[in-house]
Amino acid sequence: MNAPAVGGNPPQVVMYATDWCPYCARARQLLESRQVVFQEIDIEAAPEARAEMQRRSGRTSVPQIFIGDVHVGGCDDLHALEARGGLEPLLGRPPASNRRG
Ligand SMILES: N[C@@H](CCC(=O)N[C@@H](CS)C(=O)NCC(=O)O)C(=O)O
Repeated sequence: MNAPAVGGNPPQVVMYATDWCPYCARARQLLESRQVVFQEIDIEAAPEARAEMQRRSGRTSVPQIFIGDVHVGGCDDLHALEARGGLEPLLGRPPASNRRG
């Protein structure tokens, strides 16, 4: 998994989700708490979106989160990535422990 260079353009973040799924809500909450700008695709609103999510991720469950070309996975995967300090570098940001302020 290649992290983008720190300080470059932030990668596009996409989350396939539904509006009722509690795991989607938890993932959304984490991204929002880190001020991550992301595109949310409701797989129930767009007929082709579910198939696109399954093709890209190989999974059927929501949420499925992508940062650039990297498939992060679902809610648990996102939280695990964050817990081991991998989220910020993947977003092209300095690791959280190096952040000032
Ligand atoms: N461990 C997964 C659980 C996700 C999950 O169970 N999502 C449910 C909706 S709340 C789902 O999509 N179930 C249908 C399926 O697994 O195909 C995660 O952290 O994202």
